[in-house]
Amino acid sequence: MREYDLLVDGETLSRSETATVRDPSSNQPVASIALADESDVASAVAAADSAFEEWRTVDPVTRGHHLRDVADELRARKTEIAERHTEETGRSLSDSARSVEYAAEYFEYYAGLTHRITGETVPLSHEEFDYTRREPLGVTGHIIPWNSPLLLGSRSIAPALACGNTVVAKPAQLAPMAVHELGRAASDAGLPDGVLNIVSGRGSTAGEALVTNDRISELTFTGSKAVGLHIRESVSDRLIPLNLELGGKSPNIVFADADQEAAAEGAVKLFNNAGQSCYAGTRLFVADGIYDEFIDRVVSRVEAMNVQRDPNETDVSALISPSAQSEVASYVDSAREAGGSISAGGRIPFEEGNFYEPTVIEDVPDDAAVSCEEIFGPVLTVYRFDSEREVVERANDTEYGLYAGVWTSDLDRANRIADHLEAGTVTVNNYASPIPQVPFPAYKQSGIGSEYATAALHHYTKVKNVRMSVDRTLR
Ligand code: TAP
Repeated sequence: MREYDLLVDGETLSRSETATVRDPSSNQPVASIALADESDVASAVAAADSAFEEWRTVDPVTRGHHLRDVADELRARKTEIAERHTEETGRSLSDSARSVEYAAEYFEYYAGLTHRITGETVPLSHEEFDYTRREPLGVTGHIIPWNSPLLLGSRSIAPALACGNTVVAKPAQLAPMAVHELGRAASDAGLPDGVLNIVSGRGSTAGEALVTNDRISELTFTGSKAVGLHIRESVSDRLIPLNLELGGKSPNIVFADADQEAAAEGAVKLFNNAGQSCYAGTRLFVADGIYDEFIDRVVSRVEAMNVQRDPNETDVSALISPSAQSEVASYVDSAREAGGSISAGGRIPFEEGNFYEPTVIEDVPDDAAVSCEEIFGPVLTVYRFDSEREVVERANDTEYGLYAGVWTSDLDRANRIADHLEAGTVTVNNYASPIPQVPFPAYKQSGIGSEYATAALHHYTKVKNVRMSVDRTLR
């Protein structure tokens, strides 16, 4: 069993209260994690607050060097961190190594932008000079989910630090190790004490303590809509910026003129990370004229997927917990009851671990639970459509609006559909994953705030306007 302590002000703090982290592939214990209580979180916020006084004054180029050093350290420890990531998420080592690389890329990307956090000058009368500057917010709180802990942690921690903020991060109890590894890597890379603090703990104690701490100047949360709404309520008496990323029910639309091979590959990307991904294309809409042929392509790919206990051998990894597994099983049962036909999968394949077969469901109504709710599992539901207007209406008929895919060889059509889809991102002929360089906005109930790209630099800073009288008369 590995042990992880809290990271507060550069010190590791062991705690008598601990939680056990289990490997989703076997449910065997792999680590013991210190649990922070309210006073630990208060200490971490206080440490971040004092570190902010210095960190905010570090010049942008030096801040960039620090972030680049963190990226280098993550890469130097790639194998070790990937092993921990695999043990806690059940994903393969190669997938985990990619996560470490993506995390390093976030730090590198924002390292390159520290000197681009600029203001503007505003032309006024001859007697006045007006300029704006972007200032850091202070201590930022980051509540991180378990589904891709290192990547999702890094995507908000890196820009927050780049802007001159300090960070208190609370990883999920189910998968806290990789975030702790990030904290260790950052300390060893020379990030000043107190700039990044890691307080693992329960959502109901450590999470609540972070959210309700009034020295927090910003809060970033990724997770369920229920907790996201609760957090918004909890901070409603304080005017602090919020980043809430709450999931999706994304449509993936295949027109008759699409490259069917590419679209079928795009459709089965849903099964990456066992469908535990907020932007996954969970609702597949297929044009009536190609429906049978296209579904055959998808089903044959899914049937070729092997589910095995070894995370490095399986094509579909384990779900994060036994309760996630039973939740997926009950969604599939509910689809059967709603008249759905299971074209592939639909079973728990074996007892050990939290695996569920990659599953394709046809003929479920648009208002069935599996069509409307985020399942967060390896379940693809498929629908037949006739016209552009019809498919856009049905694709938009969801409370979420995070991501969407369109497959067609007619770019006019792609633009028309993109224009009408209520989604923060529309991908065309490639269900591409989010990357640091492009924004990741959320529509409707998928969230608020701005992540990724330069939008994050705006989120993690506030504008100060300076307006001065000037005397331009030569003497
Ligand atoms: P949540 O309960 O929302 O957990 C996400 C994070 O919030 C965890 O770190 C959790 O801590 C923390 N948290 C829980 N209650 C909190 C509170 N009252 N105050 C502050 N922080 C709190 O998600 P989950 O239970 O892990 O997953 C449930 C569903 O959420 C999934 O099935 C899926 O639909 C959705 N989800 C979405 C995403 C994305 S990427 N949008 C990611 C994960 C989950 P703990 O360690 O105590 O859990």
